[in-house]
Amino acid sequence: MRASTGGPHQFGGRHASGAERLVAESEVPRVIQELTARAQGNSLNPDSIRVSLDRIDEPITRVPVIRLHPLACPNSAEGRHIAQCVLRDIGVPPHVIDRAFIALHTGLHPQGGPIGGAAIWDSQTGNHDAASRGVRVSRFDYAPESQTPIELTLAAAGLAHFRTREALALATKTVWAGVTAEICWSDNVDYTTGYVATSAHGYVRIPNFKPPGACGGRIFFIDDLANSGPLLERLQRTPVFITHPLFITEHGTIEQVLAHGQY
Ligand code: PML
Repeated sequence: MRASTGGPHQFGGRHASGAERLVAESEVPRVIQELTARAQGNSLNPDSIRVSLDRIDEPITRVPVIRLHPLACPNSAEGRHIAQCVLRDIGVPPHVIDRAFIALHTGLHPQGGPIGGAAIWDSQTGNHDAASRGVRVSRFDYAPESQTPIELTLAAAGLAHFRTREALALATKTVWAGVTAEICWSDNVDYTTGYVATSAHGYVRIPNFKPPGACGGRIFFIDDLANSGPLLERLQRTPVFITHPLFITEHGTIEQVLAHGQY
């Protein structure tokens, strides 16, 4: 599902919300209704909502959900410090990290504002195409038998929000596909929790991360921008079911995450 204001995305509409599901054929009517209701409930009041369906005939790859580290964070300055620690730990240079924060603040669209999808940046140089449409991670969901266990584990940790559940699934597919690191601020104005995800550290969840007035978005740092074709194919085309168990660290700090990583 993709929703926008001021017309459809491809005619310059402003991205309002989006979601992906991978479900049994019998679930399709219910899920279409659910996604349409979600789009209509968006505070931006979208005037264009697109729900598209693809039948998947190929086998579905199963990928274990990445570990979740819910850190405490009082404000966006501390959030930025946490994200910098993770990104530097995997070798993203400080000047690239600084540029990423500027771009997340103004929006990833070349004219400012949000793009529907993620921007792809070279992890060493920050080079990227100035594209008005980002890459949409598609064809993923929690495996049917893993949905309830993962929801219950999240709820027991006080993390029942659908944005957390969906972002964790997306980040799991993203790092599985070979993205070196993902950084995300929601493009929903009121949602200030964000995260950084890597295969080494898992999903580092950062409350109060997005500063007031920031636009938000997702940046995927990748190691070989010139040869990104297979990675983009995995992100967009390979169907993936994400499986439980979900491990959540309790009362962790960024120092512990850096020392122990995801496992
Ligand atoms: C989005 O709105 O798509 C991003 C959601 C980020 C979720 C962060 C979290 O709650 O863990």
